[in-house]
Amino acid sequence: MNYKLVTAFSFTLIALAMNAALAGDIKGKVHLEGSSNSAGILVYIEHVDSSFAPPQKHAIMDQKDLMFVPEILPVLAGTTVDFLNSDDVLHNVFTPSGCAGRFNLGTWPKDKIRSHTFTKADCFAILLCDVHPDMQAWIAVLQNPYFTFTDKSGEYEIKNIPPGSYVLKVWCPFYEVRSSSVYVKDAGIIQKDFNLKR
Ligand SMILES: [Cu+2]
Repeated sequence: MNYKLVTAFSFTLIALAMNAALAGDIKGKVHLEGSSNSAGILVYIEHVDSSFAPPQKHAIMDQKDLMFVPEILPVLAGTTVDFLNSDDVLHNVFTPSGCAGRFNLGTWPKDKIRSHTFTKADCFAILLCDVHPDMQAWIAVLQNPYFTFTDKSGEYEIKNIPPGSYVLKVWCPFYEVRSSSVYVKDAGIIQKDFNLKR
C-alpha cells in the first residue's frame, strides 16, 4: 500500500472513531399515574437538526383478532405503512386526523393489503375501522429515528444521540403529553424520569 493511501485510510478510521464517540444516551423511567403497567409508552426526541431518509421497507399494521396490531406504530416521516387484514371478516381503515390527511382506505378481506405513506412529521394519527367501532390504533409519525418504547418496568433508553439540545417527549394514549428539555453531551448518559397524568 502506498503512503498516501495508508494516510487516507487512517484518517477515515479516526473520523469514524470520533463520530462513534460523539454521542450520548438518554434513559429513564416513565410512570403512569393510576396504572401498574408502564409498558409500551413512546419516548422520542421531537426534532433533530438533520434529515433522515425513510426506510424503503414498508412498516406493517395488521388487523388480527379484531384488533389493530401493534396498538402504536412509530414511523419516520415518509414511511409507507402496509395495512394488512389477517381476519376472516372484512376490515376498514380510516383516520379523522387532519395531519395524516383524513384518509379512508376502504374495506377489504383477509390477506389483502392497502398502503398509505405518512409524510407529515409530529403527527399522531388515530386509526379506526368503520366495521368494528371498538378497534383503534395510532401511527406516530416522527421526524427522526431517536425513539423507543418503555419496557414492562417503564424503563427506556435511547442510544447514540448526536450531541445537542433537544425536547424529549413522552406519549401514551389518553394521558397528557409530557416534554422535557435535554442537553445531550459528547458522551455519557442522561437520566430523565416522567410521571404521566391522565
Ligand atoms: Cu374491523
